Amino acid sequence: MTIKTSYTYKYPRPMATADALIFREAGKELEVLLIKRGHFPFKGKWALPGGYMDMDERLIKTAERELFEETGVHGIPLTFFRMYETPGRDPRGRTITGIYFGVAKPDNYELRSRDDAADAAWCRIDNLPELSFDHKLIIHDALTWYQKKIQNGKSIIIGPGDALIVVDVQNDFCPGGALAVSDGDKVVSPLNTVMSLFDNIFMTRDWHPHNHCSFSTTPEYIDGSWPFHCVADTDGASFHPDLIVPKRAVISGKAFLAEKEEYSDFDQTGRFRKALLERGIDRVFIGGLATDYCIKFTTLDALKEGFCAIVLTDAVRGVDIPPGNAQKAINNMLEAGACLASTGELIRL
Ligand code: VGL
Ligand code: ZN
Repeated sequence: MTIKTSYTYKYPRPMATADALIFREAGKELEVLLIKRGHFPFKGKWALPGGYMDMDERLIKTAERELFEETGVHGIPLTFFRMYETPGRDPRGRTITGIYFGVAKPDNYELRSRDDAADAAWCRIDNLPELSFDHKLIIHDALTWYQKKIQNGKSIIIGPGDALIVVDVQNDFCPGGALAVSDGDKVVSPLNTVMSLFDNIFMTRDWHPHNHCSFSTTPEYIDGSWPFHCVADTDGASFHPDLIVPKRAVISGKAFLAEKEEYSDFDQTGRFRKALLERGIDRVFIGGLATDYCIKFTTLDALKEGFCAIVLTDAVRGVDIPPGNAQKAINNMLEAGACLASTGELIRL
């Protein structure tokens, strides 16, 4: 996207930033992730990791990006908390900031301060250093809310800007099917459980012609060499009989041209991307089959298109040939900026 602008206005305009507010439970203590500012204003003082929004960036991605740049922490699903916009809160000029909140897991603990930050540290909430901007107020507000709302480890709050993508939960990918993924049917129950949390649900089906280019009579069960599977309008291509298909779900087929393989819902036409943007979606939660093919490519494309992508680890299974291939796919997704979460962490307030 190119946004044409002169960058000079006849009169001043407000600016936008995002900050990441990351809690961690350390025994009985609650801690928050802070950085020591390396530049004006408040140089040398502590603050939440954060910074300016790029011109073509979703605000949640600003929070994710600044968190990583300033602390090295990544892979934590962030949820919007609220905006702060009191005039005078930023000495650089009128600035509105979006606060995005998340809870760290042990593998997010290691810090590496870089970029605009001189240092990064976990700080006890009952013993905070002097803070920049209105960050003391923000932490206080968020703490009150966190203690009221966040229980039983359910810290990922689903809202109208979220979409659930249910990928290829079809008979042929489940036990007894033509291209059975081991325990493929186990994704049905966690997916059914979280569907009620989402206003926006997209369900995809592998939807091949009988002469699809990936079909082989001597299949190797790797990319490009599959047994005949998911032929359009057959039993094998139907959704698993226990999968809930809500009325509001948008169902689409893919890889329906004989000469073309498609492992991702984001096709060249940009239809899927457009559907998400039209609904104001900035996070996609992805579950279904198979981890090392359609889940992987859908996740990587979602990230490329500027969305936050959260893979639901208990609601995916892989072909996993050779063994380890599914884990390799998870690692690829993490490196590209995906988050992992279990369906049990999701809640709607
Ligand atoms: C898929 C292999 C072949 C998938 C589709 O949905 O992950 N895998 N076709
Ligand atoms: Zn296929």
